Amino acid sequence: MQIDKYKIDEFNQQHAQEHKRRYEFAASTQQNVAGILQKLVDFQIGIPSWALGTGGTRFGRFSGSGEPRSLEEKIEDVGLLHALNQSSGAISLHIPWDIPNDYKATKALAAQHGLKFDAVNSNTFQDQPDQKLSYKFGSMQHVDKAVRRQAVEHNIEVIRHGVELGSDSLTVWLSDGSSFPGQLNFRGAFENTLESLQEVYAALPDDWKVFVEYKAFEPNFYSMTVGDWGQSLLYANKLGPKAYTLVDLGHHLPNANIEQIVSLLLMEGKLGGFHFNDSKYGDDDLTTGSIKPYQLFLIFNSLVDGMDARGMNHATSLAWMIDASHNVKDPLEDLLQSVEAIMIAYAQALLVDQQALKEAQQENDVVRCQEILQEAYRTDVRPIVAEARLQSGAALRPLQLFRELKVRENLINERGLKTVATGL
Ligand code: PSV
Ligand code: MN
Repeated sequence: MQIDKYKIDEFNQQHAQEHKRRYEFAASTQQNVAGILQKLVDFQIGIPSWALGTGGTRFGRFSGSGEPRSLEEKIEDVGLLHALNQSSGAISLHIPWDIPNDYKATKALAAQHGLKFDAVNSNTFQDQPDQKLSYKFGSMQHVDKAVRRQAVEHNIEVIRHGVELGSDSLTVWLSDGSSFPGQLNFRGAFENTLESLQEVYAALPDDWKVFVEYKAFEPNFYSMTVGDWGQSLLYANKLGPKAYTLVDLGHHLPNANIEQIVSLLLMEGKLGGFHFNDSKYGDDDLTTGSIKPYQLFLIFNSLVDGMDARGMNHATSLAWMIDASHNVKDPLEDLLQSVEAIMIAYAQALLVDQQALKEAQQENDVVRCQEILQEAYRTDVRPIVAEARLQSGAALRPLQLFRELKVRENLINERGLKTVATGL
């Protein structure tokens, strides 16, 4: 299914008057709205190929209907999202869940939908049917050099796929670790992992980056070999200038101060990528902004402040991606909600009076500091985000149009009721 541009225009026309009223009020209360709008228009959030099907838990998976059956259909799905919001202009592939077999055709299809290829992701956390050695006791950390070699070679193969598609970064997330005390020598595991990552690093093309993603727990429950930002940063620093830390919001212990982590990583020039999601308890894979929208805003405030301090381009300096795939919502509707929540938090962060905040901090005026942040957070920026969409040719209300156009029903007609997308 493809969404014709005239359908979007028609929809926007129907809602134009109401939008104009709301936008004019919102714009009248802010300075430099034009600058904010441009930043919102430029900001693109990558969609992972594994989030287009219904996710499962270890207790089961209740597949949705009309899910994409192939990489081509996944690209088509991201194309639908991008047509509706013009903010989802990239797709991130997980190998081997999605192996492109005709690069030229895959690239052409993506380009037709206005999509680029974001970071490619390796997978050494599952055994594949044709795989020689098992990752049951880890991959890059493994005590057996042959297993480590296999993991390294897999990553190099993923880079090769990425090069063909025009991607320029590799994300490595390792499930390596241990579930019982004594199972692993921590130093040995670190050294093996570092050596393996160094081999992957050596295979990176000159203009590529590698992102080292950390996670506090799961699937290992006693230690993770890349368990937190400190460990990730250690690897990244030892690897070299092309290596960065990747922050996934769901990968922290409860109540971790992610905004502080982000701030310090940016200060060190070592924040490379970002995975958005939300959680109540752990890595819950919930829709971004559905549980802790204020935290999301505070993170964006640190991001904007930290990127501006280094003169970084908000849209292009970091790899922004959603990483969530749960089991009860329509995945496309869920992604539209996530993108909307990200744009809202970003817009609110752009409203923060950073100068006034710095002055209040200098004066230890704690109350004023809070007022300044909350002034921005409590501003209804939805009309500003909608105006950015209007200017970039997207729908004023993507989710509403998705439902009005019966996108899922159309996809079910095309693909069938019982289709299961590859992924977790
Ligand atoms: C692991 O929990 C993770 O966040 C990594 O980014 C994986 O690549 C992704 O989820 C899918 O399993
Ligand atoms: Mn992730």
